[in-house]
Amino acid sequence: MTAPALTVRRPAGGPPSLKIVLTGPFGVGKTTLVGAVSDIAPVTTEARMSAGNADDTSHTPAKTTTTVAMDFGRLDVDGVTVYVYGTPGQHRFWFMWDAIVRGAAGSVVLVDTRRLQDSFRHLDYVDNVRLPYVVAVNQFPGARSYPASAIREALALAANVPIVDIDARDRDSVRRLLIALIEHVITQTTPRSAVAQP
Ligand SMILES: Nc1nc2c(ncn2[C@@H]2O[C@H](COP(=O)(O)OP(=O)(O)OP(=O)(O)O)[C@@H](O)[C@H]2O)c(=O)[nH]1
Ligand SMILES: [Mg+2]
Repeated sequence: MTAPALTVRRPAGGPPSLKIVLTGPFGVGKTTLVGAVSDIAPVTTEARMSAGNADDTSHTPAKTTTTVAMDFGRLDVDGVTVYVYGTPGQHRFWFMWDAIVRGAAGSVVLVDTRRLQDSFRHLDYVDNVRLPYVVAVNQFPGARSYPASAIREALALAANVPIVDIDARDRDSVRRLLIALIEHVITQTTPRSAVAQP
């Protein structure tokens, strides 16, 4: 499978920019992550949930709203403007994914170790659209912590997919994650012949 060429756009007169997509199951912390890392007030599309119109909330009992279209944030990483688009988690809004993913250079798939199986659909999706991605493990209180090798095996991840432990509420933690993704995207999209030999 060939990864798409890295797209670092430079709008007329502006800094180079990169679009990345954040995906993962309902309530895994996507909106929280975008809010933690964005240099601007994030654009959110939250709507109140009521009994009967939400996916399983047993892992996030305090959650009262859900993303119905997308999240959007922007940050600067070493002079590159990074645009982060979060997908909606609930099944009934998945039709948004194709629109959100267009033009993206890479993706973060966010997982919760208490329900790894809920992320399979998201991993399949980024594989199918051939986006380079990293897996971010959002550590919730009471959730067991596993070594990366166990996560890799459980999710059947290829050996080159980075796995990063994060706290979606912590700006520095999320910035480290996004830098790991950008490095991975560069590695995946740079022809070997273009890498300088020592
Ligand atoms: N302890 C802990 N709680 C978190 C973390 N990230 C998110 N939360 C909480 O988990 C809940 C879910 O967060 P959201 O950011 O709304 O999840 P989401 O993935 O955007 O949800 P949908 O858009 O509805 O799919 C919120 O109550 C957050 O406060 C984390 O890293 N640690
Ligand atoms: Mg959300």
